[in-house]
Amino acid sequence: MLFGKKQEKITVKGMTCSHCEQTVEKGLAGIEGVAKVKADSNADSVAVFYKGDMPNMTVIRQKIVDLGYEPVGE
Ligand SMILES: [Cu+2]
Repeated sequence: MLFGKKQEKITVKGMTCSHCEQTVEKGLAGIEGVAKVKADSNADSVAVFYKGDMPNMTVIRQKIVDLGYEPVGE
């Protein structure tokens, strides 16, 4: 099992291409507890994979905002 099955999906608006996906993936990669990030601009979705405890989603959402994109929902 590579990254386990634990993941949180966030709806993120504003990603339009693979470059945006990479920006989000790289930007979130360094956050504590994050094992892997998969962004999908077509689906407006960002999947955050983690191994142990769930990463701080408030920090992740704020980072997405800082990167210039718009997390939707709670
Ligand atoms: Cu783009």
